Amino acid sequence: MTTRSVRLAGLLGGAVAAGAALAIGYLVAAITGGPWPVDAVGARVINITPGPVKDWAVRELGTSDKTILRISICVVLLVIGGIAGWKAGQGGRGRQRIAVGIAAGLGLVGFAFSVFYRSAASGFADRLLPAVGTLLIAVLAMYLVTRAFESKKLLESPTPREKEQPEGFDRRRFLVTVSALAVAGAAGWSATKVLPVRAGAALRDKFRVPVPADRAPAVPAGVQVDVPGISNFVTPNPKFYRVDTLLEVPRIDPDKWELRIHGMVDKELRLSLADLVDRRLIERDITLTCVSNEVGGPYVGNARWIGVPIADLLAEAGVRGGADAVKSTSVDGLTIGTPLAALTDGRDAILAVAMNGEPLPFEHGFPVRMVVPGLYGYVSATKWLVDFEVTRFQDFSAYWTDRGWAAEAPIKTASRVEVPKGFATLKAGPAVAAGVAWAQRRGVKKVEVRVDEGEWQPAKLAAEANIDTWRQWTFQWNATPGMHRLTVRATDGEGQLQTSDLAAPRPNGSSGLHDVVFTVDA
Ligand SMILES: Nc1nc2c(c(=O)[nH]1)N[C@H]1C(S)=C(S)[C@@H](COP(=O)(O)O)O[C@H]1N2
Ligand SMILES: [Mo]
Repeated sequence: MTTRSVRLAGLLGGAVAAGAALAIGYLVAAITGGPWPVDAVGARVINITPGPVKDWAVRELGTSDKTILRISICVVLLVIGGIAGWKAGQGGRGRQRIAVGIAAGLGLVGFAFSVFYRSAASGFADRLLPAVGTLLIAVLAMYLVTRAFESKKLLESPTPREKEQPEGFDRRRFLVTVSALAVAGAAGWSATKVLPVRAGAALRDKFRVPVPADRAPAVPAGVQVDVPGISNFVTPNPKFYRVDTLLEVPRIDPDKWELRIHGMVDKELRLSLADLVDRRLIERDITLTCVSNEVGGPYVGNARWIGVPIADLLAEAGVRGGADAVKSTSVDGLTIGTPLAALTDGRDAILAVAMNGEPLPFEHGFPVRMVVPGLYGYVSATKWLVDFEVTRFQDFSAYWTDRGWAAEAPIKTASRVEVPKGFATLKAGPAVAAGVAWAQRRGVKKVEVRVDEGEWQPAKLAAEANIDTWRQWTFQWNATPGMHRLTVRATDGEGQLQTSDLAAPRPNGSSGLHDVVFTVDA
């Protein structure tokens, strides 16, 4: 072995030590429900990320932005671990101490972030255990790995022969330690793929979807057009878009969940999940939309929800004069501000407990979330809801509003071409285009389509379920060879035409007309 290969061994060993610590920390996090230190750091990164960068990440990376963030943090840690090991690989006890010190330093950073990680999901001890575990394993693993280099001779100016065969590198010990750590890390990581899923699923299974007193009206036949490639009228839960700030989805025990309704009310309410579903339940089809959806973008979905009307709860608590907002808080401390008027004007604003016949998926807010027709999610759709405070807009600012988004944001009328797809190739002759349009609270009354710079022509509307859901449309036309552009626009139930003015999602939702460009073959 050459000096160089011993150093490379150090690099590998350091990285494996860091990897084992991360993997075992991940396992401890899965068991305790506390944050993985990587996520505690990541949460802070998300919090301090400037708005435009965050918008870019949501737009370009979608839900995988979180995976990418996690991987990036891990890569940085593996590289630092590797550098520490490489240093130790130069031999000597002093360098070994430095390597172990670096591991301890990184572990302490993770610990510090975990201390300040906001989550009511687990107790203080559970919250810190993953960080403590990671720290201990990091120090121990780095120590064990670098012990192989401890007595390697330090030579000021080695002869070529000594360079070829550095003395004192305990190769056997190195191989055994590194393999053992790699196996332990892989085993810890794999265990999380089995363990928490089971524990988590059991939590969700504890909750039985209640039968609503007030069922959703039957969806008219014909809400769904028969065109391959169009969205389902009901978005299946696993396909429902997800937008939130969390790296690890909270898994709340429904038996421990409690909601506090307080603030400017006559009577404060504290409700368990059983108390909540004991009240009048309604079932409704409602389309959710995210404010960060670009024109033609994917952050929209339609589901059948069951929940308790928020107006009922507010009436029970007795809203005091002067209040104009509700500040709702999720289990991780994120806050959302909603106009009180939108919760009391007769629309079906609910605390939802079921989505498409199932308990809410963990990703979508189990056990309880808000759903308010007509408002973008970031001002209305609080997931993992735990606190509901009646207040005034002037007395607080919510998470997203602190980051440059508007405090109030009704959903803008929008329409989307789904068929044909952009850059598709079609055959000449009779063709069908199709898509969806939405204008929650107002409904969609008309959709028009234009081919290239031609006249606006009426599309055929599918049946309307209600004014709070999206509506499908189709358009028959004769495709002629060449490149074409198909543009769509909708008119809402109040006769208001969708604006063609371009607006970026920030601060209160994108606008402009969606089009697709494609080729028609002769
Ligand atoms: N706790 C919490 N609730 C949240 C968010 C969040 O980041 N945290 N994001 C909101 C946003 S921006 C939207 S668009 C909707 C998305 O809901 P979904 O992920 O179920 O589709 O949830 C809202 N509720
Ligand atoms: Mo959103």
